[in-house]
Amino acid sequence: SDITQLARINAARLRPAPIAVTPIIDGTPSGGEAQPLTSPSDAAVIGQVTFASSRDVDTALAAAAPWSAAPQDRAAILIRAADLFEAGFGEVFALLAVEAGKTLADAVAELREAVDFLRYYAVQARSLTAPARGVFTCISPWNFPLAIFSGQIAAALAAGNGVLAKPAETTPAIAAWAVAKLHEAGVPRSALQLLPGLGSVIGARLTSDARVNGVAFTGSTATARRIQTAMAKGCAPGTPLIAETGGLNAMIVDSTALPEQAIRDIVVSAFQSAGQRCSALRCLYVQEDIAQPFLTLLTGAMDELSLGDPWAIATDIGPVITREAADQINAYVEGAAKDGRLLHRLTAPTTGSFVAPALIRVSGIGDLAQEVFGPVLHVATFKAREIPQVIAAINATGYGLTFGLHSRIDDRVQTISEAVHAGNIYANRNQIGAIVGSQPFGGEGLSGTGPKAGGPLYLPRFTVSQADETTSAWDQPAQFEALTA
Ligand code: UN1
Repeated sequence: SDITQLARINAARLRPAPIAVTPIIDGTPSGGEAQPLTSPSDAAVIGQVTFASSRDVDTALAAAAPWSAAPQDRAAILIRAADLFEAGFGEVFALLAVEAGKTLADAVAELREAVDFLRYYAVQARSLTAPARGVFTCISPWNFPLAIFSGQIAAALAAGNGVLAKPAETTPAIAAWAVAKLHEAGVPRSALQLLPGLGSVIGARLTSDARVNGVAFTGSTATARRIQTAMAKGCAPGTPLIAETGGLNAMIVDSTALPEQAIRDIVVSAFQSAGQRCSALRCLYVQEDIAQPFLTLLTGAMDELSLGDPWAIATDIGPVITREAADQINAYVEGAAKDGRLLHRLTAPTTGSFVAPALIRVSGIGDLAQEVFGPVLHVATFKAREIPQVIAAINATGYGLTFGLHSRIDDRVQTISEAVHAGNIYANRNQIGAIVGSQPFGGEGLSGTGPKAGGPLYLPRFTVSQADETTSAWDQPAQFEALTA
């Protein structure tokens, strides 16, 4: 029952496993100087991490080997790993809360997504005929430290590659947990190595070596550019880079929108996960005629949000990932306040790295120099006849990740959806929370290379023969759904 589950979650909270992360190379933990790992919730030291050295990278590159098991066997092992992930939910929630500041709701969704990725790619792998590329470097972000970390790895492994996994600097513990489960499920030690990296040195080595046959990366657009340069220098020509990068995501709400639904979807899209999703809503366009009552409803809804301990069931919004991130975002909001553009702001707890959700007035998305990766929503108004200019401004950012639209005029939904450049377009719903299998996730332009993660075309990129494979029976929703039912 729910109560039993909550009791187990609480038990995990009271007895968190001791956290000591090291590189895992060919199954062996590597030594070195340990550094403290701190929690964004209260700055407490929650464990120790030994980051990989250059020598660790040498050893890992020499030891890395493709996974030579038959596709059926790889699939069975990945599905076993999914089962182990699910069984470990208490540990997962505890780690995600203390290390990443994730609320319980976010942690549940994150575990679900990780498990879905494992099963989805496993099912696809069963009918895989194209050979693996060899060894993939997988570099993942801290905002989905389990789901994206596991998703990249699951795809690379399902296709039969070996993996050199570099988790984000701030979230190595949940990554180490996932690697331990994958090894326990039967992934060979040589096919999955963990290289927690501090700064950019380890990542640079792992993306510029001729023994690396592909790179999967999720993170900033700027880092993706650096990776591309590094790969061009060190990897064989044509080595694939699969990148998911930043966004400047907009939503248009016209005067026919259902206010209560639109407000709910805006609050979720802009503030859930403390706005730390690349899919999050950054710039809301509200039609001028309804703007005043609509913004009153919106600020009222914001006031209902509760910030605090990510473990508390009642908490909607936890901390942002680090003190530095909080300071930067808070300084940005202060700047808007000085300019008289701050429309509304909540108050945040003073311990831990919290940012109070804020609403900032802009004239349009062009005012946003770059993505503010936190709970900060910009608002602009438009007149009905200005819709073409609004669309042009959204497209002019060069990003193209998510886009939201609230309107009850079907023709308008159709026309605007076709005109906006974005990988994921959501009408009359929130614009975060892509779903493996049914709503694959990925952007265009500055937002990523494609193909979409959790979609039928993702796995073929990890093999040498994409063209043949994409035309065969790749997507097998029935099999996937049977597994996840
Ligand atoms: C990201 O924020 O890096 O649609 C990806 C979503 C997620 C993907 C976000 N599943 O919110």
